[in-house]
Amino acid sequence: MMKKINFTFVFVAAVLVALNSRAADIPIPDAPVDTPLKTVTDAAAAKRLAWWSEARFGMFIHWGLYAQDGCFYKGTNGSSEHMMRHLQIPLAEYAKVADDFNPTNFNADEWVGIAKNAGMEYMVITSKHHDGFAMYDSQSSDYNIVKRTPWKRDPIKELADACRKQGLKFGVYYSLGRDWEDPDVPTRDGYRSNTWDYPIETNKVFAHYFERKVKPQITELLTHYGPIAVLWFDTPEKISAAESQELVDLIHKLQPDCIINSRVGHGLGDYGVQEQKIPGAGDIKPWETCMTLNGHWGYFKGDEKWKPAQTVIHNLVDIVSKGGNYLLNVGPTGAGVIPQGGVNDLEQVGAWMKVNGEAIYGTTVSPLKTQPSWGRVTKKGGKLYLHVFDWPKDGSLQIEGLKSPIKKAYLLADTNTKPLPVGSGIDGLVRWDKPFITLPSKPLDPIDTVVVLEQ
Ligand code: H79
Repeated sequence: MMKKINFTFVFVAAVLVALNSRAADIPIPDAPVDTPLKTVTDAAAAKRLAWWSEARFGMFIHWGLYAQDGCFYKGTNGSSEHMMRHLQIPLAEYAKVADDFNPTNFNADEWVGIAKNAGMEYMVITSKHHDGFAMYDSQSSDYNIVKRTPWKRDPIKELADACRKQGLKFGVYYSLGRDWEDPDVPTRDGYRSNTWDYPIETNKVFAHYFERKVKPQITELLTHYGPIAVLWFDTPEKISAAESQELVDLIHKLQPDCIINSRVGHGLGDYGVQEQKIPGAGDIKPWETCMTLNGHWGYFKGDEKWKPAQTVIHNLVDIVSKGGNYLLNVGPTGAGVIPQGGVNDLEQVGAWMKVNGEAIYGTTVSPLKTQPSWGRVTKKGGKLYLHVFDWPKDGSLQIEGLKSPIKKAYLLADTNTKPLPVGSGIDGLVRWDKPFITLPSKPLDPIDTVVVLEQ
């Protein structure tokens, strides 16, 4: 609540306001990213990232043999997509899961439609996870979905085509430093490679695996499926700096527009990764949070703990207000279906995005900090988008850190209403001028109602 104005404080405040008259000058502290990047200032990287920075919201898909029985193996709980290692299943046994992998309900257009309807603008799917099994028609390794399953289809091809048709960018995940099929990936200090089939560590030469499997498979992915928008590497671990660089060069040679995440290793790549977490503050360096929609990446039987749509929307807004992208994961079943609980969630998120997408797409890191009393702020051009998660009971929305006058404010979802009344006052002792907006008594959307503020 505004307090009664004391003229001494008006004077102090006026001086402080004058000294800080530019609204958007607040420095944004760097948020931690899991690998510091070297290349983000590169002009070519900035050009590659242009669409991605606008898109803000993508679908991650973890799909592999582990999904066959929802991360269970012969009735035993395999914990996650790490099932093969968790249960130390011998390769020859694990490979037999493929004999029954027949996802006849798979429909690429449906998956892409679910993502598109949620307001997602890109998709990244596991082409090969830690188990080493290629989910596409690999020429360099027979350990793949086309050669080993009765289904014999190539979902990467079908999804790449469906994404092109429906206007989404298409990318692939590739597990780099873990591959439990290959005998040449060493294990050290929790690097979690295959020690049960291949116990003799001294026999393992990472460079052999890199030449025999990684480079050929990356080449295939970049030459057989049209434009690959993102190469999303995981677990760089044992790769050398020279090998990381070689991979980046190979990708740029084959597809100069392909974006690479920082898990290619050694500070290379175009953007940083946060896994299952959102940093506390914004970062102007490009970054992305990848997160599960329930508690697992791969389909896990019985996990119905879907994050409520409200959490997903608040996470998306929080991330975007801090300059990040949100790559939200679903794990389709062994039958080839995205679980219904996830679909329901994404439909609700999509409904919100249809009304409020303007306050997400193409926005940049907010010059204002998070607003602890009510929500988050995103920015595009001369507009600030105030995402009100907690509607103020007294109807007065106060904006912390704004140091220039508000010209106009209105509700994004309701263009017919008159502009909202705005004003400013002095609050307390050593105080800034605190602009405020008078809101209607009820939010348009209890999850997040967006107020547009023009400066
Ligand atoms: O692909 C997803 C994960 O499988 C992968 N990265 C994301 C994008 C990842 N690999 N390793 N880790 C994440 C971290 C390791 C987590 C573990 Fe566990 C904790 C492995 C063993 C204990 C979680 C719980 C996985 C298995 C049990």
